[in-house]
Amino acid sequence: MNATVKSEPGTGGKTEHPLTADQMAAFYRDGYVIVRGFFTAEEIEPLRSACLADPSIGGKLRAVADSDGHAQEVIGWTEYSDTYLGKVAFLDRMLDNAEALLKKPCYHWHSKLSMKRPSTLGKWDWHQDYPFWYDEGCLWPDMLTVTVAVDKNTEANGCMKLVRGSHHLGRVNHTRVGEAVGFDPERLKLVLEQCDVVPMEVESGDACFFHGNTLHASGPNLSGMPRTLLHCSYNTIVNSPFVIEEQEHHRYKPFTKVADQDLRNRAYKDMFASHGFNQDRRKPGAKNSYGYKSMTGQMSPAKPAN
Ligand SMILES: O=C(O)CCC(=O)C(=O)O
Repeated sequence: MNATVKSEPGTGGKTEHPLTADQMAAFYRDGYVIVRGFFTAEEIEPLRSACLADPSIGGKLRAVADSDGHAQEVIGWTEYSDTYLGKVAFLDRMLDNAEALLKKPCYHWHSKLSMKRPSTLGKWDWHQDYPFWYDEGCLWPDMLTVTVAVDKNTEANGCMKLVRGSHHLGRVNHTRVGEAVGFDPERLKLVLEQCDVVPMEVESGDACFFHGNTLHASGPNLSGMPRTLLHCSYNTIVNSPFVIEEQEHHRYKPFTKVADQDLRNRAYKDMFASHGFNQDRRKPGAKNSYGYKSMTGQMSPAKPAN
């Protein structure tokens, strides 16, 4: 059975899960919108179980330092494969809604699993995504991320936090923040006097669409439970990076969207065992292209909250 649906990028409109007009209005107003039950339990549970069974993703998970030097683990990819992870970013529901929000044909920019082990201090410092992508050669801030909760996310296990309306700031300059990079702490203080911080407390399968200029962060995992998020980011095709060096993987290439039903039909070869992840060949201590320092096997334990 050919489980994929042949479609031209940008045709859109075929998803079983289109955002409502109210959800789209919330995205434009607040810079994000949370969509409950975007993936059913049946669709997300195989990924949740696979991450629980193999929390190092076949030993390929990598760590970067946060501002306090604590390790925060992540694994990224760009390409399609016929595995669960290789297909999920190409689903109609992801691309059609990205196109509806950005009002232009879109393509997959990259995806990540961002994993917090139980009782660890690693966090993501306040940042926007677009400043990194601007440096990679994207002219326009017409980019967004669909974050899908693999585990239930709460403040205790280090859920993401978003600053409501912060995309209206436009792109900001990041700066060195301790051992990491992020939003200037002096400006952050002023922004937080004017805007609300919203914890993204969500159930497994809920999603959050957020704009590339929306400020976000996440805290340490002080709970006894893991916290995994799937981040799938999208760019408009006309915004494919003009920078040549090290950007081949980010350049637009024709692709085929994947039918929404593929997850519930389990129309994938495996979860991620045969998937091609982006390889980080940097030595521990070296900075990656975003300015984060690579680390290995040095998780910072936290005392679990009661
Ligand atoms: O997973 C998280 O908590 C946030 C990750 C993040 O902000 C990023 O990868 O840019």
